[in-house]
Amino acid sequence: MARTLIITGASSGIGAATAKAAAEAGWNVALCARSADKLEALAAEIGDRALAIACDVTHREQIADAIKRTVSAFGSLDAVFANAGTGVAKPGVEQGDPQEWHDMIHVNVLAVLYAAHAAIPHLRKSKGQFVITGSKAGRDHLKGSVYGATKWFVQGFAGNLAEEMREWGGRCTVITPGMVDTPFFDEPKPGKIQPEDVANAVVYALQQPATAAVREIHIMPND
Ligand code: NJP
Repeated sequence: MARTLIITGASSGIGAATAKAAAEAGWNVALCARSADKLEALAAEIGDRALAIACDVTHREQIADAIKRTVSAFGSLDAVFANAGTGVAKPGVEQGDPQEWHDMIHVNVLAVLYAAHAAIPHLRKSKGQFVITGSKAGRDHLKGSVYGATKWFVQGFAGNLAEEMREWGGRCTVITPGMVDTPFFDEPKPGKIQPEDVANAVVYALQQPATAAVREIHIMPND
């Protein structure tokens, strides 16, 4: 039976590329984001293996419901890609906007926890995997970056969750790219990492035998 992956932030960039790559590799994919129209278009492109579920990951009941719907549609949950994330328009601390920090922390930090909390009972049954999009910004110090600090949380949490999940044979992976050419930025970044490059890394982590827990994949642009 095909294994099933639920992806948050599947409507564009890294999440959309990973949906296509994972479906190509034989996974069923449940696609979550707020933009229902984009999810429907992507699901139509992928075909029967895909299920579009409009969902705001900052609403705990919506992500819990999306996970339930995924399990009912495909019969199991084998992996989660907690990838939805956002930045801020006003960088730095002194010039930063506390309301923007609040909203970003909700998506980048709390929503990852909500997804993990709702998914773990299912992943325990499948001895499954939880993959999170961290960042180079969560491994290095960047001047005044509150965004970077949310990814330091992700980096720390991924390791801690890996230790919790290994008790029952589960695995947790953090993917930490440098700059990726996605709609995260207003301008195209053609020389930087491509979303398909990150998708390849996620699929690699998901396809390893049970004896190999890929804890982190760090990818840098090569320009
Ligand atoms: O960006 P983008 P990426 N509920 O803007 C979704 C990290 N990263 O692919 O809801 C549900 O194309 C949003 O969907 P929608 C980054 O921090 C990036 O680059 O429809 N979904 C969209 O699908 C993030 O964690 C770079 O608007 C919500 C997706 O998130 C991840 O990569 C470098 C949501 C964002 O897609 C994917 O970002 C790096 C919500 N409340 C790490 N809010 C980079 N691009 O350079 C947002 O190291 N989304």
